[in-house]
Amino acid sequence: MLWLLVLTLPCLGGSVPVTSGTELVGIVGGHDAADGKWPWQVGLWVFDPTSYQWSLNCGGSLIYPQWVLTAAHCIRERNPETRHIKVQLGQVRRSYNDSVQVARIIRHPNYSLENEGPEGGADVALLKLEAPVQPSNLVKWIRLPPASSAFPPGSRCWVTGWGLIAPEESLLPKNLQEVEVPIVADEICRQHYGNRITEDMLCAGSEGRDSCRGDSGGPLVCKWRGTWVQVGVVSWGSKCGLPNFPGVYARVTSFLPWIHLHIHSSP
Ligand code: 4AZ
Repeated sequence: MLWLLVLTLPCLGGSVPVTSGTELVGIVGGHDAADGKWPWQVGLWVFDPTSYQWSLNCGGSLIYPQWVLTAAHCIRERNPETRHIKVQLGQVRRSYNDSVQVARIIRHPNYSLENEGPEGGADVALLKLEAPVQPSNLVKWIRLPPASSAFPPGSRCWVTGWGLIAPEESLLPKNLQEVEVPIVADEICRQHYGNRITEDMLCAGSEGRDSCRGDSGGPLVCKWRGTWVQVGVVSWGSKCGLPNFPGVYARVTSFLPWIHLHIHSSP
């Protein structure tokens, strides 16, 4: 019975925008995404062997027909089991039932399982799906950015996910949320976070516009010469939507060689 409660609890949060005074609403600051608008967005259902429950606790993105990019910190177990993760594709609503099986889990070797967690960097992981997916109106992969691409501060990018919309109230949305977030200059981000911001991270967001707990692993996408590319992976931050503390993302261009190594050599 308990698992039923946990699976339904998120639905009770509803998807009504929550306003707390000024503009602090949404993924934080966002709104419901339309069907098929972010067709690469996936939801990670993870089984917790301790509580014996499945929950949609992270996002991810389809980057090739059989590969999902997510955050390493979404894979909590030291020796993760593929049967403890399922991937929801092509849906803006939470739905465990038609999620698909994972065949391999590859956490970045430099991710710090013991100490720093996401703040130690290399917060990326790849999931190989059991079978390639057929592209459709609702399911498509996202392009990775060219190694030479750069997104100047102020670039308007988007982040999506099923994470907290009002951190203080622990509200979870039923529907996928989207919010536009500006890229923040590394120097500005370091002024507030200090040297915790390393080369393989990038910052995006502004007061009241941010990703939050539960959005981790999901994509930060920007338009590059007319097409969407995935620039970041939701990783960490100081609370959500605070002034001066933007969301911190794994910088996808830093991991292109590692991604290609696995995708092109995987059995
Ligand atoms: C988290 O706890 C988390 N505001 C994710 C993103 C952000 C903060 C926290 C960014 O997973």
